[in-house]
Amino acid sequence: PNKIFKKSQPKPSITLVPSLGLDVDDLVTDFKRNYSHRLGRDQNCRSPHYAYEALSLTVSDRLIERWKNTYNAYRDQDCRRAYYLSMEFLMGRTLSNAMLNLGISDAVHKAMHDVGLELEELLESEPDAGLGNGGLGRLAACFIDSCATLQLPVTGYGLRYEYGMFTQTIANGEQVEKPDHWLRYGNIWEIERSEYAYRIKFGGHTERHIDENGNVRVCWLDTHDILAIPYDTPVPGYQNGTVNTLRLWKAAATEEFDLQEFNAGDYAESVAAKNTAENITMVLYPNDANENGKALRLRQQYLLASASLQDVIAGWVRDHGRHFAHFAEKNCFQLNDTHPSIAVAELMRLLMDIHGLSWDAAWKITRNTMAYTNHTLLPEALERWSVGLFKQLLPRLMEIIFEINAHFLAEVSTHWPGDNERLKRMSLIEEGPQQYVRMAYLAIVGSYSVNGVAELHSKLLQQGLFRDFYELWPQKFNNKTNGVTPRRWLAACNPELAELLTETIGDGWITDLSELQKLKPFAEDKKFRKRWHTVQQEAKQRLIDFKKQELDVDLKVNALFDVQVKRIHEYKRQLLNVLHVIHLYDRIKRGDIANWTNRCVLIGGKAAPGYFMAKKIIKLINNVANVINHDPEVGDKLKLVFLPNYRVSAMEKICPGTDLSEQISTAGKEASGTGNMKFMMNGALTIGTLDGANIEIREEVGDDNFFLFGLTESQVEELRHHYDPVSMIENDVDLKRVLMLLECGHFSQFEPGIFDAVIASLKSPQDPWMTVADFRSFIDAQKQVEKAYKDQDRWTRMSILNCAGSGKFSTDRTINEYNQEIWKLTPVPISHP
Ligand code: HBZ
Repeated sequence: PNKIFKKSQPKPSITLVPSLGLDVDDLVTDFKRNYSHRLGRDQNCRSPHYAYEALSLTVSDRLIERWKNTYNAYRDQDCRRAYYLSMEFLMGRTLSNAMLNLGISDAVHKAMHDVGLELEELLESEPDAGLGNGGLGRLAACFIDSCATLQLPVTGYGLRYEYGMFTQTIANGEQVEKPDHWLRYGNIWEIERSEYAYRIKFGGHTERHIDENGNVRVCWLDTHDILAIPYDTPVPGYQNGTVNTLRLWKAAATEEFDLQEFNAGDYAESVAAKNTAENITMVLYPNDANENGKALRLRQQYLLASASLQDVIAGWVRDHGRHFAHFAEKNCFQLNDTHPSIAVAELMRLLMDIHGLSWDAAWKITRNTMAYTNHTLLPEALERWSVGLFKQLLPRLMEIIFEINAHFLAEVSTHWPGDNERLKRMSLIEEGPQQYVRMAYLAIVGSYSVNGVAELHSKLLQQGLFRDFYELWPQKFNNKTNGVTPRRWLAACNPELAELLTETIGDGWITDLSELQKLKPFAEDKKFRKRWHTVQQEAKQRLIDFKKQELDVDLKVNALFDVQVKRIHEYKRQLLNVLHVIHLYDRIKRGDIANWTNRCVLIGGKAAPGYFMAKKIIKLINNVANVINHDPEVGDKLKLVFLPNYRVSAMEKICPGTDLSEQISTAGKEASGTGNMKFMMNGALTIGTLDGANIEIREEVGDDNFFLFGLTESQVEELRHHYDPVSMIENDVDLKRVLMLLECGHFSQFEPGIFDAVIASLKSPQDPWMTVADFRSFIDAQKQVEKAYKDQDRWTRMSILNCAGSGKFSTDRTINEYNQEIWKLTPVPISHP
């Protein structure tokens, strides 16, 4: 609460300065002032970083007034609001996106030219905000962009990790992780708001007291508290005056914490002990598909849930007093996977223990306020927390979860009397030598909506993983197919293609991507195809130039650029890609090169630091690349490159320069995929299995414009019973030769046996990813790719149709569906200059 401006006094007359101008001269003046006065630099400063900072300050100043207008409009209109709770927001860079959304990209370009600076160089000096692992975190970033563009009152809540996703370097072909201290030079985009800090409790025990009204009140006592301090980042909509908020929490020590330790007389140690509090938001866990079980991770999750809920409730009490009857009508929380799902129990605690509501009243509110999105079917990724750890760290929350479970199991028994097997299956507590809390079940029971992220994925949730719950509450379940924001992933990252699109069909596509349909007739226009092809080739050349410094390989634009960039995981089957590359190499070596299509295979992605097989796959890619790229007989026919340190800003350069997008996961395993959408939007063709959103991509673009291969999800499940990879290898001469090359050590000359585990997994009847089963079908589909690429005119036509068919995969469409079916918010127009 604001202590300077007392409520009783008239409001101080600190009015806003007049709107800051958006034209070139205004930008130049402010840039120079920021550079010389705020940052204290002059023309002798060699680092582009300070010019980047001065420009960012100049742009960010122009967001502030809109930001305040948006904040005030939401408060004054007392509108229903949504909150996106996510442990990850993989934002990437901010500056160029802010310029685009403010509509000042051209003016800034000109302004920097006028002061003699290269804008590209400044933009490159911004570090990525890598506060996420992959798809789930990037989806959150695309979502808040679309919410602001659709003028929806949505706030993102997350954690301000001091260290984001590690930086990947490659040494001797192996991944080496380096900490990513992205805040080292400060972050001009954030504003600290210490006035909205909250206390977060850990440890201690609970006691019951009778209050003045004779009701039992639970007190959680003797806790070790920390503070959650918010840092706000503006989230501008596309040229519409809306600037929403991303609020990230940082953990800090409380004041008593300082005092207690100080009184104990050990000054230095007391200051050092602050670390234990501040450690909580020190680092992002770099696991993208594995539950973790570490106490620190549970602390992170609780910090996010508790601080965010306390923040929303504080705003509610400020505007409505302590009356919660209408709370659920005005607020909803979207849980990005189970990571923040402890919010279900925390909202119960805050409503009952702090605000005195009864169990029933609190439960009714909670169940009408929470909504849960699932992002994976992989059993190893489903979060479970040991009951022992939970009790120790969050004793009050554990009690509440037990009570939720008791009420829930009573409901199940009424529905299926005497079905004890079902009770056991559905319980929030997994029994066994150790008890565990099943976080996904807590999220389902506490939510009014449960969704998957692509049609197939949502269907499999209902028929498989969450079947019992679907039978109990079918109306809760729904699908929301993912998307990506066309601002960052087309307008900003591929300005040349964007310009061609706008010239051809107008600029409506930027906020209504279905307008890309209008491109379809142009696929038949020879002149248009020629221009499209030129734009694509130029993008490939830029990708080559960009990579030239760090890679020692010579890539040629006329080759087919075949790209797979994503986290390294067995289910995504980078191995299948490598088997194909080895097969092509083998064909070259045996002279089977009639009608050859030159190809550059680019693979990039990070492996979780503790994921042995994923790291071996990286090593294999690099070893195979080393052999192929140095073989003069291979030459330009085939190149294999591992792209180190794949991240958001790298994808912005990669996707415009890609011909072929590899989406080759084992059917049924990739919940949706979103890289597939970025590639398609930029005119790449897809080679893919019937998995995740690939199915919907193929539906949109048509069978003829998609390279399909592989077993279906049901065929995969059927084959599991009698999978025999060894005889499949025996019966396929090409595959047999590929395995022979691997086994004889052709790619591990001085490192005998290093790929034994990889080879064994391919040959195992238990291989869950069934790489060998899809080999032949993949090779055949790749032959179709070559045939299509040979006919450049045909390829270009297909490329245009892929872009034209990508309209569905805008997060604007996804968010409209979330809003119409789950959030039910009314857009709030914001007046702007
Ligand atoms: O979420 C991904 C899915 O694998 C992908 O198919 C989907 O398109 C995307 C968006 O819905 N899942 C993740 O990215 N998951 C994680 O990054 C993750 C992070 C921390 C965890 C577990 C998973 O503890």
